[in-house]
Amino acid sequence: MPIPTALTVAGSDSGGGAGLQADLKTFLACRVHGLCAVTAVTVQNSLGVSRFHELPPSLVYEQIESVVVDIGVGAVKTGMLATAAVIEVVADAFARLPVGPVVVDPVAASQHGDALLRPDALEAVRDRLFPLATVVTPNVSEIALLTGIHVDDDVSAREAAHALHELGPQLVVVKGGHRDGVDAVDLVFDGVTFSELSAPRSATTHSHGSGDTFAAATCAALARGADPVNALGSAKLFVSRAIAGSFALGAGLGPVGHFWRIRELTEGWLDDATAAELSPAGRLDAVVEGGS
Ligand code: PXL
Repeated sequence: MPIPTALTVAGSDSGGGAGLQADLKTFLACRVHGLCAVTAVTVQNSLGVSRFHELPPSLVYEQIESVVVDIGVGAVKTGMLATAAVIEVVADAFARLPVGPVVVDPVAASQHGDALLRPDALEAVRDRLFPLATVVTPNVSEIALLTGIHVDDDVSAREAAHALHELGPQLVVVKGGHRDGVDAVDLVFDGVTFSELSAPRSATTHSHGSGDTFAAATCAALARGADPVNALGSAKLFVSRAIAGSFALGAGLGPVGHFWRIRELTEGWLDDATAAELSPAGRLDAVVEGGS
């Protein structure tokens, strides 16, 4: 059986914690081969994004086409798309090419509040991308931008889920990570039924890349053949473990960690001597436990 593949269409984070770097780490940890179409390059560190530059739309389209026609794509996710022109070609590519299930994470800003999407591109997200999506995973800030609804309780969360579902995706996730509460609860809506994904909230500020990791883990599970609801369940577990394994980096917000899953997957594979040879400065578990 060939290895499953997943494609991320996303921006680069020079700090390595979010964007396509988070996606590719997640794909690896979820045992799929990661492909990437770069949309934009951000200049950023743990303190924020100081600048970004988007790639020419034709270059984005051709990256997608190139990997689809040769390697094959089991599932795709979008992250930072930056401009309406990039969104247009991404939507064209998804409509014309066999990309499998589509996870749209409608990234609009970084956790510091730095814009990652030009304001005039919101319409393209709503009109071109959402109708093609299997799953959309907005947070409360993105929901406010897309629908005008400010989610702060269960009633407004359900109202937002309806409004987002009307834009065309099969499944909507109203992420609760930025709301209050002991647990981080996400609301899932398929147009008829509501369900919840819940995990204990970790007391850490180092959650850079958590949204990307959640959407990428969903995409990886879809690429491995899971149905969308099960894919979301496994992704919730994955991201909550990644947040629990986050760590400080630089002077600002540190990234979520993917080491725990690599350790779990590789445990018992190597004898102690080979493990020491491969990692002379210390075993992987020391890195994992050195976390937040
Ligand atoms: O986490 C959202 C995100 C996505 N893509 C890129 C980012 C960020 C957040 O900073 O930098 C490139």
